[in-house]
Amino acid sequence: MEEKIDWYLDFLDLDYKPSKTDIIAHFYVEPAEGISMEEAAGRVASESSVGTWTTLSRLPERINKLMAKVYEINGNVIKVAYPLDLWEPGSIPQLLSGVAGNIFGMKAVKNLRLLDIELPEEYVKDYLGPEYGIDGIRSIFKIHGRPLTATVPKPKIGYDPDEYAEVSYEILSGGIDFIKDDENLGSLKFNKFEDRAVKVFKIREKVEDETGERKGYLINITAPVKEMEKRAKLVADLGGEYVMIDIITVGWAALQYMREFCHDLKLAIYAHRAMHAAFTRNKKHGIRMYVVAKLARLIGVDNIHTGAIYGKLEGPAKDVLEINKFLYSNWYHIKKTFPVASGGLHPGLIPKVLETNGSVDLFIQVGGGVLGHPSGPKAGAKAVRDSISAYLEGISLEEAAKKSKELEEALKKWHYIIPV
Ligand code: CAP
Ligand code: MG
Repeated sequence: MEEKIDWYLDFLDLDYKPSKTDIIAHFYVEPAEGISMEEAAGRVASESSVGTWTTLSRLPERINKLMAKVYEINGNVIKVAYPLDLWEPGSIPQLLSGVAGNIFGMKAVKNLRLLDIELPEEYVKDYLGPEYGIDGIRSIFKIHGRPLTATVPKPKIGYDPDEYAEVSYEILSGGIDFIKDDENLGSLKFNKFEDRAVKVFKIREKVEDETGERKGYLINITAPVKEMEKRAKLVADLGGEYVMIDIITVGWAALQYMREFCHDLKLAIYAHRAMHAAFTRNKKHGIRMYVVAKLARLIGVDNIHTGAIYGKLEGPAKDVLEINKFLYSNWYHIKKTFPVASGGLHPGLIPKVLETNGSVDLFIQVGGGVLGHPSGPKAGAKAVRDSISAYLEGISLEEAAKKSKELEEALKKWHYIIPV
């Protein structure tokens, strides 16, 4: 008899009942030509846990207890159970190097997509989760019963700190709660981080004094890690409550590090997801945004962009709603994360977004839709707030526009268009 070359099928056990401490991954699998579903599934479980392409002449005894098992195949969707001992406590990079590592490049799969990871309490317990969560953020900023609003001063790059602060003053005075930096606004020749920070925090104090409302600044500290530390410290020294981090471009290890660092400084984290679509967009291959949001909440971001539903960027309503539902759900000791609806929004679309979302526990970010208002940013900010109020009072935007010149002008420019 010929010697067996590989042991992929040993990673299949369709009778297996997952234990309470297993980590379970759901994958969409399209086998390559000539490969059966069982063979492809076995390879996914093998390569993501303890296996290699061939049988081994020496195996430690504990290997049987460490092997992942495909325990369900349902059409193209499989479920794989991983024993807890495969995983280092509290390390997202190690988790992803397994369940989202080499397997995406295997020749035996034409397409492979990580749809979900179920994490047992025993694994979740080693993560902090968000510092404040939805309730904590609401009580810090004393905003209840309505969505929170943010505006990115557009153009995304171009202002110097004085101009940026000037525009921020108008936006905040017009009724927007937060100024938010854009994802690619770092520390630039004509707009240094430190300068901008000092000036915008001064402006927020001024507006708070004038309006009696709490205001915030979601300042982008994204940079190499040492620089992020410096920037976070400065934000804390200036009395800030939040830092914004581009969580995908800085990487998971950097995010985990900054989460601990921000915990010491009592800072909340606002997660921007720039670059996620490079691996979340293809419906057959890559990683679902749902998984990204789950891991980000686990590490501990207080906010994360999940899609505007009726905005300029790709993201089906069904997917956005599923993610938001998870962010609102109870999850052991982990606090709830605010979803952020952003990208191409303007006053004409806000009621639709809120109605579809079904919850006002949402940050609504409107950049171009405020800065593009014909009468300027302050009017743009007011139009956003008037649109939200109309929704909350149950009146149509046309009706509300009769009492709001700002809303009327916004509707005249943008109507109800969904930008492409
Ligand atoms: C929105 C935004 C955000 C996107 C990111 C932008 O600005 O600031 O980066 O929303 O996408 O630059 O496009 P506008 P997502 O309000 O002017 O569109 O939220 O899907 O991650
Ligand atoms: Mg942006």
